[in-house]
Amino acid sequence: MLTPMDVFVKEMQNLFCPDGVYVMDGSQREAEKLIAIAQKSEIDGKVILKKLNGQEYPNSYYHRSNPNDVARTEHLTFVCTPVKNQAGPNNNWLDPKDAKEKMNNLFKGAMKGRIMYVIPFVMGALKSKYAKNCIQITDSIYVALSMRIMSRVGKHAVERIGNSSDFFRGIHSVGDVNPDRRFIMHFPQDNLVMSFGSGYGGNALLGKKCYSLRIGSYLGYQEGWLAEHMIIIGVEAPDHKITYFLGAFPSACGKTNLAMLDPVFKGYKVWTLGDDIAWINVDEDGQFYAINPEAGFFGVAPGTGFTTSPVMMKTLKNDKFFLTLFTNTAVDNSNNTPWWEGVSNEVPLDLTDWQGQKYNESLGKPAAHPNSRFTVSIYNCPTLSPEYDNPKGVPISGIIFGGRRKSTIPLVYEAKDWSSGVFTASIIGSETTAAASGQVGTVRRDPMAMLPFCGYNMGDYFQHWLNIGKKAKKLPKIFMVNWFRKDNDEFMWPGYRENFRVIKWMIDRIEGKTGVIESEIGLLPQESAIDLNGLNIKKEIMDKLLSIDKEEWKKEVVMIEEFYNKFGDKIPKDLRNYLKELKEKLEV
Ligand code: SAT
Ligand code: MN
Repeated sequence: MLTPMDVFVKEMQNLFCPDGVYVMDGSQREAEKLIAIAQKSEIDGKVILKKLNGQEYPNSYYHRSNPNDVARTEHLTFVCTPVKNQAGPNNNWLDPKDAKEKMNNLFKGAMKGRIMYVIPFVMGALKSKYAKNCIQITDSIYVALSMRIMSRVGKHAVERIGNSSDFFRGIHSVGDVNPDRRFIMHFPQDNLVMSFGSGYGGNALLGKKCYSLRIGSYLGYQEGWLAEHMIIIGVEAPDHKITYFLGAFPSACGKTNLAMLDPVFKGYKVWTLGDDIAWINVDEDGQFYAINPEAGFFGVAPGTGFTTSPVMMKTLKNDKFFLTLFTNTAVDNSNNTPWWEGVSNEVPLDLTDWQGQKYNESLGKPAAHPNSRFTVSIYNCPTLSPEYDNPKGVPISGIIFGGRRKSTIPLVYEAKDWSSGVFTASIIGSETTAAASGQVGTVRRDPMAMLPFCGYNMGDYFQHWLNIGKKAKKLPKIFMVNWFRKDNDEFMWPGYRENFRVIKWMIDRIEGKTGVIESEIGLLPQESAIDLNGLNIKKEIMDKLLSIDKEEWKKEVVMIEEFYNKFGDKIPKDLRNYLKELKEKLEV
């Protein structure tokens, strides 16, 4: 008797017409075999994987992608729901029938001359009731190997699926890597993603943003949980008590660094559980528990170095796992190591850039692509929490939201209750940096840092957040932070390791050890409540960092209202009321 998985694989074989089908078993031998094939095969005249210096970077391989295929392509990413407004103004939309027809035309015969890899995988620990079963089809050996790092691939997934038809279907072909024929289509109602024309991470490793966030958020909406773009950390105090936090930030706010923070205070330690995605459930005891569905880091290389990110550097140099990938970095030919801006101060003399050319610094371009990446197992991380594989997840006491704002948002404040916390999260904004498109310095709203990843109407998503709060008996505290406030164009707060001072205050709040000052927007730290011992910062600066400027907030609420209006009557009444009250308090 054929299982639903067998039927799916047969169907895919008939559609793609590959030369062969290979079902991944997850074994070490298989990894070796695939790595060997990738070292011998070429795409566009480039070998798929090249071995790097194993003394410097154990088990590491180098991959160069097509230069037109180096990042996620939001404008080619669609959420295909039966009714357009289910996807909401936060998503591109296509009718599911039309989208499937379009994709099936692209898929037809696309794997002639290629092998079709079948990747059975689990997102989450195998024993977790919160984990989910998945199958991805791909014709990219690079994608197949990457999935082995980022998720739990192999036989256990097949066993877990068994005779069930309840598994995520991810259908992927790199096609001819033509941007005109590149689409990433999500079908939340069918637990299905179809992706064509890209081999890049977020477009092609379908367990990541596509499933764990876009489809996951929709499943969470249906099933009563949350799929979030969040880090998970445990903060251990000198008395060994551990407080678990979630954290959501738009890009370029130091999210990964916070996931691996080395605290300024002796006796404290940050345990890493995840750097990108959290699935959050309300357990039987009425508390929030979070798991990281992923098993690896897909991180931006430039800017990663021993001074700014020592833990990530140690992760990359660890040899616990048998495979680490570097994509679109430069290569230092003197010792065959990957190189990127920020990993060392000096540019190596004999450097090949990310496009395979001899690097010429005088041209003023970076040697590594700004979005060059490493793909590395979470088991390599020296600060990995012993609770990482706990099937239940870890109990969450605080949720930290943040953005990059030169004004308006104080260093830290706490939301008064759950619904004002949801409001706070819904108004996250970040100033565009030079790297992002659009005008530098304008505020881009990114609620919960989920704008590109929410797989349904964001107004409904806000309501779902409010509802989850009603379901829980013991709610985490919600905090907003801003490490980036400026005075006369200079950062007021030192950032990096010093951010731990703010986290320590949050723990005091969670433990009821310190009071607060009420303000129009939320609860502010009392004077001297943030431990500044050993930090040279002027009192006037601290006062300013922790104050509310009414004039700035008057402008802010107008921008918030404009943003809300894009979602029309989908914005929950509670949030509209909260905004109205805030306007009254500010006398707008
Ligand atoms: O490329 S990914 O979507 O996996 C990572 C990112 O863009 O944040
Ligand atoms: Mn991310």
